[in-house]
Amino acid sequence: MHKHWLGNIMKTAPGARNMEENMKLQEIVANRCGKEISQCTNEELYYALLEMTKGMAEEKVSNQGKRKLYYISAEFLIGKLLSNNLINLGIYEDVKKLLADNGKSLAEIEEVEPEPSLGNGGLGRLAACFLDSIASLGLNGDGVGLNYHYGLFKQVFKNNLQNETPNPWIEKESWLTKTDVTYPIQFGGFTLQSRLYDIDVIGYENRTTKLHLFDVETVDESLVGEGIDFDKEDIAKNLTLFLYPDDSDDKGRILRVYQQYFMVSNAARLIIDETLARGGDLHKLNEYAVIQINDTHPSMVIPEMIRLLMERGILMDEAIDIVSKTCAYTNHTILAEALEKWPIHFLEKAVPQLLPIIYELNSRVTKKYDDRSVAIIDDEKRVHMAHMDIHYGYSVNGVAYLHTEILKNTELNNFYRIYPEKFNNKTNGITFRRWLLHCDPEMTEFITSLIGPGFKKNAEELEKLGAYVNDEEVLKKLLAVKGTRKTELKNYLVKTQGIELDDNSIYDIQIKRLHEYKRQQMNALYVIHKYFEIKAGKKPARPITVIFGAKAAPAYIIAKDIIHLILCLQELIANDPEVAPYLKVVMVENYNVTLAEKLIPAADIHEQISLASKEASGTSNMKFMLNGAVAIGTMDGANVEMHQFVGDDNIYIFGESSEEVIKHYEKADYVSRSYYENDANIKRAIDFIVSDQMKAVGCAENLERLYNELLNKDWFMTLPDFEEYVATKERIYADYEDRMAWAKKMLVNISKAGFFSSDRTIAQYNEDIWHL
Ligand code: 6GP
Repeated sequence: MHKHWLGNIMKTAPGARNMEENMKLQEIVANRCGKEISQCTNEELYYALLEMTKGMAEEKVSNQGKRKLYYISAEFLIGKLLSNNLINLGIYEDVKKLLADNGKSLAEIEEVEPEPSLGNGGLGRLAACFLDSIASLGLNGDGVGLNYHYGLFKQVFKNNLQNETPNPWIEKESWLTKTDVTYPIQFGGFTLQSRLYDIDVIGYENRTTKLHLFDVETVDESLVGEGIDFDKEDIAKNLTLFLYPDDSDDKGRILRVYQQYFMVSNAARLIIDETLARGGDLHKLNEYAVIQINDTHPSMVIPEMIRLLMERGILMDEAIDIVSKTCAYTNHTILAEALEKWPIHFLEKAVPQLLPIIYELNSRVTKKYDDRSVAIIDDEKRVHMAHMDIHYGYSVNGVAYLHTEILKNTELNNFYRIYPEKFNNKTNGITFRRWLLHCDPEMTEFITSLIGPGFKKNAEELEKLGAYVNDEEVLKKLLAVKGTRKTELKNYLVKTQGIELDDNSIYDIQIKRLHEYKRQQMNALYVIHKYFEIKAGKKPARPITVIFGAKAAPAYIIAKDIIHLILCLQELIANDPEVAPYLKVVMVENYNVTLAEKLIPAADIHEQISLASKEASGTSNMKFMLNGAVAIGTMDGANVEMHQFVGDDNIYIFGESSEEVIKHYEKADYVSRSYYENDANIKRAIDFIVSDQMKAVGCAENLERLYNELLNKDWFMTLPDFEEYVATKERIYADYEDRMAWAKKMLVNISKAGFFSSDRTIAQYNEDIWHL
């Protein structure tokens, strides 16, 4: 039996070197469990596979080259690794079959794996897709971040409210490999010893790269008490407990500074050590290293690297020059609250050694430019991290065409006028390995049967599917595969969350961080609208299931109120026999990568309804598109490019343009109350939030707060787009009923998704910025 496993893998593993020596699976299973595969538990098999896969990854050659990329990011939302690693090693099918032959299911074994909770949303998932593509393209680059023990947080619903608990994911045996790399990291008044843990990132039929996660040896998980509360001042014990600790008070905000400095000081030391170990010359650091600063969390790498170079005898002028040629910055948002500005006194307390450098960087800028808006330190003594990145980095990029245009022409226009040559666009992408090959093997096989396997390495080949746009057999099969995924989702949700779906209904899905600009509240208002329509006898042709998945930042009150609204609607509608057969609302608990992998292939319709100009790119839109779901969306972020590829017939666009929205902000002319007063549908929906029926299932305080927010503020302009949103929803649901025409839309979406492969994005980063 054991021989069989080994033999099978050896036969098909591409580029198989000395597999016998590498995998030793016979011994692994025998040593660990002392029995046959068929006798092992799923847990035993998971750890055996983990050991085998880790061993195979370690045996692979790392990408190499003179110049190396360091992608520094506060988040790496990598998701479960087992299946993806098996796919990228080229042994997925064989392992799956062997397990099946022994009465075991790889899918069930996968359930044993905890999902690493190292990210929050798009920015972190993008970083994970990028590592996959860097490894797969054979580029010399690693990721650098932090090893948060409790991750973001685990979302638990209670009384229709979001509660937060720790999300532990590190087990005795895991994908982490402890290294002997450690650095003394100095803070104001004390020093902490760091420790590096690595995760191997396996490229698709290629070499590997590494995700370097720094940790601190003194971290103490027992510090966490009720929920996710902990002593925010005990830095030695709390530094790597949570990603994005609550920043609603100064203690939490300073803790973020400690975390960020810890991340970049470790990164900078690693970069210097690796450069020297390769025989590099620190005077020419930019020939050996490029640092991609993923949004502003790693921005302190600039003054820290300057400081470390000076410690090694390089003069200030030269150190600044070297670092400026080494660092490049990616902007992921134009939301003011995310463009970090740290009060000087935070930095004085946490990292006093950086201040002389930051003052110097600022004074060089203010000497050169009169415009106060481009200063690094503003009149309120706050350090603008993005400003430092732009002045002292050589590249600034946005993450979708429209986003970059808005950066250049509006948000960062003052900088664009100084440094037009630094600005460039890199439209985001996703790895097709995880978001098609892994999450829908059946669809992958079907596509392969039509156009061959080439698209797995060259995503643009999906275009070839266009030839089948009028092939009824193909279209029928497409619908059948989607139907199977819908049933699988139904089975999964009933098993894991006790949620019952009707797989003959339309699955209309919105999954993303909870934020007012993403306008989950507009979707919820539509649900209320539909509820009234059904009550009035206007029944939909087919039942509709509106599915949400979202975590709200623990201190973001209105976002949590929106979750409350959705959960209350879920309960209220489920208990209304007049409406329940036609309309269902579902909010999945603790939305994460694992759930996304089940939800996306099962989606008929996906919601990309952010207020135009606010969503930098969006990446779930790309994943849905690749999985044959049709978007309803605004002209925002990457939707604009998706629309260009698929045309008006295959995406449902509505809402005000980004230009119109930007004008509203400039003129401050938006008054939500006037929409409420002049539109009976809007009034009816908003009033329902504070109705007795809602208060019977929810908390009056939360519902009233949200009602008042929508009526008196509505900063992200839900109401102006509402009527057009409703009309567009009706149109998309009606069009769904022409099944063949719908299948065509699905096919066109899949065939045009090739551009959105992160392999393309990374190739562009390399060509324009990294030059590896
Ligand atoms: C997100 C953007 O909101 C999203 O539109 C984009 O697709 C994603 O980044 C990847 O570029 N931004 C964040 O998650 C974030 O935290 C500071 O920005």
